[in-house]
Amino acid sequence: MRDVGICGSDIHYWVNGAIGDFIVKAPMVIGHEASGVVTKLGEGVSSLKIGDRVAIEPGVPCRMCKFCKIGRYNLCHDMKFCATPPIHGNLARLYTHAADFCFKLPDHVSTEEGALLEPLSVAVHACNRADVGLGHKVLICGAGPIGLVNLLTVKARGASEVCITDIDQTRLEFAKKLGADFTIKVTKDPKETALQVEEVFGQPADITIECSAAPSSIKTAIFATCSGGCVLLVGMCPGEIQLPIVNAAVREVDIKGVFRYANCYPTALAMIAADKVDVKPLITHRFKLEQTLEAFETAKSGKGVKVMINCERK
Ligand code: NAD
Ligand code: 572
Ligand code: ZN
Repeated sequence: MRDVGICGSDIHYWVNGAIGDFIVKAPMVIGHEASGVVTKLGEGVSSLKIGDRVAIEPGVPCRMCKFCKIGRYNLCHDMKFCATPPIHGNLARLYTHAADFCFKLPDHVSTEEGALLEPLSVAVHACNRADVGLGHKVLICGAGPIGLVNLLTVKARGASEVCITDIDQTRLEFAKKLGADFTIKVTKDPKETALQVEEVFGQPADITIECSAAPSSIKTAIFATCSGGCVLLVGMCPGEIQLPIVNAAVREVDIKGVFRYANCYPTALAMIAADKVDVKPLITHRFKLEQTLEAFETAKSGKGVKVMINCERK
C-alpha cells in the first residue's frame, strides 16, 4: 500500500464502532481512500503488471445482479466495500484487491492523488446525477472534504458561479482559496439562508449539492433551489428527518440520492491527469503508518481537511 486518506466514516467507526445499522462486531482494518503498487498478480490478470502504481476503488460488487448488469453497481446488495463492516479496509502494508477495481496511475499522477480519486469520485457521481454543466449556479452546503471535491468538480464541469455554506469560518476560507465564488456562514434559519443564497446569485441555485448532512441544511438546500432545479443529497445522517417536501413538490425541485459512485474512477482520474482539477491542496496533514493514531487524532480534531497516511516502510 502507498497512501490512504482518512475519511469521516473511518473516524466514525473508530470512535463509535458503528454507522447506523453497520456495526463493527469484530476488529476491522479501516481506510478506503487508497492507492498502492502492484507486488503480486492473481492468476489470469493481464490488465496490470508488477510495479504498476494504482488507485484502489474500494467497493467490489457481485457483478451478477440487475444493478451490476445495468452499470449501477453502487446499488448492488452484495457490495464488499473496504472499511464497511465486516470488510477490512486498506490501512496496511499489504492488501489484496480485485484487479478490475484497480486503476493504473500515469507517471505524472501521484499516489496521494490516486487515494483522493475516492472522494473525487463521489463528486463526479453527484455531478453526473444532476448533469451539472455550463453556466450553472451551484450551491454546495458544507465545506468539508466532500463539499470541497464537489466545488472542484462543478467548476471543472463549467459551473459559472459556486456558493458554499458552512458553520465554520475556517472551512469557508479554505473553500474560498480553492475557488468558491461566494461563501455563507450559516447562522440563520433555513429560509433566511436560502434568501442569502438568492442574493449572492441574483437568483435561486440551479443545483444544490448538500454535503453537510445537517437537517437544517437539507431544508436550506430545498428552499434555496430554483423551481425545476435539483437537490443532491450527498450528506447522510442516520434516521428520519422533517423536510419541506411539499415546497419541493409544487416547484418540481427534484431531490436525488447520491450513493457512492459507479464507473466514476476513470473520469476522476482523467480530470486529475489532464489538470482539470487539483486535489493536492486538500491534503493538510501527512503521517506514516506507524503514526496512525496521531493521524486519526488530528483528523478527529477537525483541524485540517484531508489527513493522509503513507503506508510505505521507509
Ligand atoms: P465533514 O463533517 O468534514 O463536513 C461537513 C461540513 O458541514 C463541516 O465542515 C461542517 O462544519 C459543515 N456543516 C455542519 N452543519 C452545517 C450547516 N447547518 N450548514 C452548512 N454546513 C454545515 O464531512 P465530509 O467528509 O465532508 O462528508 C460530508 C458528508 O458526506 C457526510 O455526511 C458523509 O457521510 C457524506 N458522504 C456521503 C457519501 C455518499 O455516497 N453519499 C460519500 C462520502 C461522504
Ligand atoms: O465514499 C465512501 C463513503 N461513503 C459514505 C461516507 C463516507 N465515505 N457514505 C455515508 C454512509 N453510508 S451508509 O450507507 N454506510 C454506513 C455504509 O450509511 C455510505 C455512504
Ligand atoms: Zn469515505
